[in-house]
Amino acid sequence: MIKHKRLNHWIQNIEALCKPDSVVICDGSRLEFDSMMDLLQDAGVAKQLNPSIRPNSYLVRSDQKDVARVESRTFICSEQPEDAGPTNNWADPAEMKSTLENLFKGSMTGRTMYVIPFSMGPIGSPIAHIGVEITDSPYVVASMHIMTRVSSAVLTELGEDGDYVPCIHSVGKPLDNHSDDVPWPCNPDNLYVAHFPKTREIWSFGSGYGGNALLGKKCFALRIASAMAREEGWLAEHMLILKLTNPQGVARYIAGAFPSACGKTNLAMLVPSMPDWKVETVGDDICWMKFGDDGQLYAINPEAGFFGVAPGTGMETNPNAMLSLKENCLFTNVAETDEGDIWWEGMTEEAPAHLIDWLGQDWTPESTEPAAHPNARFTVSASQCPAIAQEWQDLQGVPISAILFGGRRATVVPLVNEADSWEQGTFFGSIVSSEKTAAAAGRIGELRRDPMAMLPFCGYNMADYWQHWIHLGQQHKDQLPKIFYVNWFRKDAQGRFMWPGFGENSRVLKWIFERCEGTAEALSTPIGKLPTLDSIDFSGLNMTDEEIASLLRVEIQGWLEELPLIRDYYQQFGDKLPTELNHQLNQMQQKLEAATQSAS
Ligand code: SAT
Ligand code: MN
Repeated sequence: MIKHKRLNHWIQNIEALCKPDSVVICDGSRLEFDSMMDLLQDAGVAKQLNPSIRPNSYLVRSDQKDVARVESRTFICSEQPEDAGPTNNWADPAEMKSTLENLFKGSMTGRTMYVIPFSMGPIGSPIAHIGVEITDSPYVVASMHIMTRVSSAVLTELGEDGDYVPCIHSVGKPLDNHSDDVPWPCNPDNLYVAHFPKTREIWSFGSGYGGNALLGKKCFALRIASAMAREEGWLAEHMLILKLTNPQGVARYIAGAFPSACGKTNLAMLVPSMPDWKVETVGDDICWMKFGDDGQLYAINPEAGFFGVAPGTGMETNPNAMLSLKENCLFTNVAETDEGDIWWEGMTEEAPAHLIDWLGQDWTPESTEPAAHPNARFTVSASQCPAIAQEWQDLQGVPISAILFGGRRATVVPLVNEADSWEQGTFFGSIVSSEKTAAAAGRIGELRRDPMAMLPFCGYNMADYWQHWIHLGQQHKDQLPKIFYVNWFRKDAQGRFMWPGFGENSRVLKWIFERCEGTAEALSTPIGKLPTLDSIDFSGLNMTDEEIASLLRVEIQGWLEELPLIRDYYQQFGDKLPTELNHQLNQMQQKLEAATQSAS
């Protein structure tokens, strides 16, 4: 029984629109999960893995045309195009509503409509928010069980008039006759992932995969939440959260934004090479931060699980992720071994002699295509991670000492630098970029900017989002986290990585920690504060002084060449660009020019 009038009304309206055969209100129980997996096995889309190897785990193969988020079909339906800004696809909200209502009309015929009440964040946390997803996909129900907190306690928390974000999803394949069904129904030719920031609604049609369908994740926790955060004075960010403990037992919490393929999950679960330092995981993808009564910024991980890219994950690169995957997992589009277990590229050095690939075909190491889809995923509860921090579900969140921004830069950007101010840190976040083309030292490759790693995830104009960051900094001057720009991906003239990365990144985390404590040294430079050569512990890495110096050098010429590219990039935001960012840019240019003059 749902006591919430508005919610009841909405469920009835969607039922009348979509015309499902039946409606189920989900309770998040184990029984419910098992019944979803039974349905998926009966449909021939899920297969239970060998329980003596991987208990209570399943392999799912999606349709070949439904394998990833589709940014070209993702829309921000704000009142005006400039509210969505140049980096989003805008659509008129009324027009989009009418398109969607037509598509959803009768779209669940022959199917069950599931109503999933879920909490993003621990139920009862002042930083958490509630959503309700309506879906016709049992795969979405099972995945939401792992990725969010689904339970009737969410309905209790909502009470009779609590706020929730309505999320409507259909795979877009109505059935006149059950025998017509396919293992993975979808409708890729009519795909829409539409966000309505003003009314805080999400409508998604035609895909059953990942971020298109699990609407709590990127759609709610980033796009809609970023718009909510702007109105309410908080931050919804595409960031990991980690706990770093020094040998004396002092802990600090660090959040970090990195574009995809920069090792974010690996950093969140890092095994430090620094003796007696400890890294524990609070979150690997999304971070919601609100200012506490004491003025400090507190963060929660709004998710309850990891939806990680499987290929490239192995005991060498991320043992904590691998150890999380022992049981109770959903795997999507990975390969299957002859023993009834799973495999993907990078899981072991040598591939098994025979596999069934993600398409269900025989595969051998001679095959030219990968066995697992490059965007194959594991879905697992965060509580199974051996490195999970004990406070990861604390209602008040964890106090953030430092925020990291990083991209994948072969050139110019040093291993680490600390912003002189929150404003300069916001500037660093706004220019985060990765080289698209193979760049050699001394030449900047073609850059793909991914500001704050939010490019596809910001629910409003990116320039207004930067302005929001700047405003928060001005309002909360006293106890702001320090901001750092890191780059694990510098290359030398021969194109070799200059920094070993992975567990060795703990050396940089240690410097950051000590900067927060006020015990590590730094030099003031035109691009912020850089570590002195001996303030980072490089012992045992077999690096020459010259190599260390080039990782920590201010590339004056490189930066001077990059600043006009930043100016060009900023152009598209017109008047909305915060003056503070232009000011940061000009100031950096003046300092760099002064440095060339004093050097010559
Ligand atoms: O599919 S998700 O959006 O959840 C993950 C990703 O693409 O980053
Ligand atoms: Mn992500």
